[in-house]
Amino acid sequence: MDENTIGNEVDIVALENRLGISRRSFMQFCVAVAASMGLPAGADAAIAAAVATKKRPSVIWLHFQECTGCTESMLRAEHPTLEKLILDIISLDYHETLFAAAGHQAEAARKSAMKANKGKYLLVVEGAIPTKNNGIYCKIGGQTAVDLVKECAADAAAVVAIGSCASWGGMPSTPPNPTGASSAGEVLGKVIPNIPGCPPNPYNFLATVVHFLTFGKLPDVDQLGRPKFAYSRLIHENCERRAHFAAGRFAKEFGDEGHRMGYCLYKLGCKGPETFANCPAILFGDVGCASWPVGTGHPCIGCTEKGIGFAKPIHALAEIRYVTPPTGFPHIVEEQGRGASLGAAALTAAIAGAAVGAGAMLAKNLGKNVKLDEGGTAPKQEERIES
Ligand code: FSX
Ligand code: SF4
Ligand code: F3S
Repeated sequence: MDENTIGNEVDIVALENRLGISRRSFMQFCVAVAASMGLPAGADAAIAAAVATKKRPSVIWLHFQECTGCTESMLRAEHPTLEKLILDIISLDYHETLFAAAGHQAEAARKSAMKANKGKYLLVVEGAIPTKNNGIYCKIGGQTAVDLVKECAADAAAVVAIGSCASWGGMPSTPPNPTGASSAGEVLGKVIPNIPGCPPNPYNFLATVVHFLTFGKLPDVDQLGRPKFAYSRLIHENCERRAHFAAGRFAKEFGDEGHRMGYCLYKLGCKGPETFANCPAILFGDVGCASWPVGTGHPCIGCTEKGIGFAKPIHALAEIRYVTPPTGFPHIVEEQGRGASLGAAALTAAIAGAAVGAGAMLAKNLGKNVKLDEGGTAPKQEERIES
């Protein structure tokens, strides 16, 4: 490949001008997207060629019962100007928040985009859909949300639900769910790709769209419609505080010593052990570290999981779905030399294929170390060293 071309076709200077980023940043982006989706070697080049050369897919974006946080999240990423990439990769032909047009003009734009791209456009649904009382709780241009989503889905190449509201009802469906807030999949009567999160991570949406653009189909999903590349691991598995959980060091109250020390938030109701999402791995906002709920000191509320986020009380303890060894062992107790040995034990067992043994090891140590903070405050440095 010529250094000024991608896939022998694209003028890299023109691409740099179009995207407003350097070739290096663009290729880093393609590699990162390919890696985050677990695609095989060479996929980054296919992605680069697709993004650089293919006609941008038309996107019709509907808003229903929600806070617009999904769109805000997508537009607030900083590096490498994610919103620029998203808006360049897709042709956003209808979006109520970002549209300058209003009223009949906006409705006309939606209808003409649907007609011009019949059978080819991507329909993105943001927000839950109220179904009680014939759907009267959300109307746009005189049509109920139920009618609109059905009309727009009929000629779409694919439908994607963005955010927890559209994926499973989210915050508007909080019991007793007065409006009958339902997911897009429920209203359409089929499993559709869902990108839950309140708000969802913009990279998960972007990677899904890039997959669609590159391969002409959406990525593999789990039984709940969530792309496997993003929602197949528990938060708890990749959490930066996991070593504290394993060692039995917990924050008991917001602002207590354990909280200030960055200990595990399980006893404050963190739902990481029963929530599937990649938040700790890809973070939010591109600031480099700790920019996700648990990283900032707030327990995960399980916003990606139906029946947990907005349903299970914040302070209720999470169900430990299964005990697996964490994937990383931060050096949190180097001065004591204990975290490393716990980690090493689990890691050694995992490498030997004895994950159950590692889990037992962690559980055993958890039991032992829970005693450390039974008094309600984090142990003093000397006590921790002694015990
Ligand atoms: Fe808000 Fe989106 Fe939450 Fe819902 O995100 S961030 S209430 S998931 O539909 O706008
Ligand atoms: Fe992290 Fe929460 Fe698990 Fe603790 S319980 S390790 S804070 S995900
Ligand atoms: Fe939501 Fe928990 Fe991630 S609250 S954003 S799933 S850390």
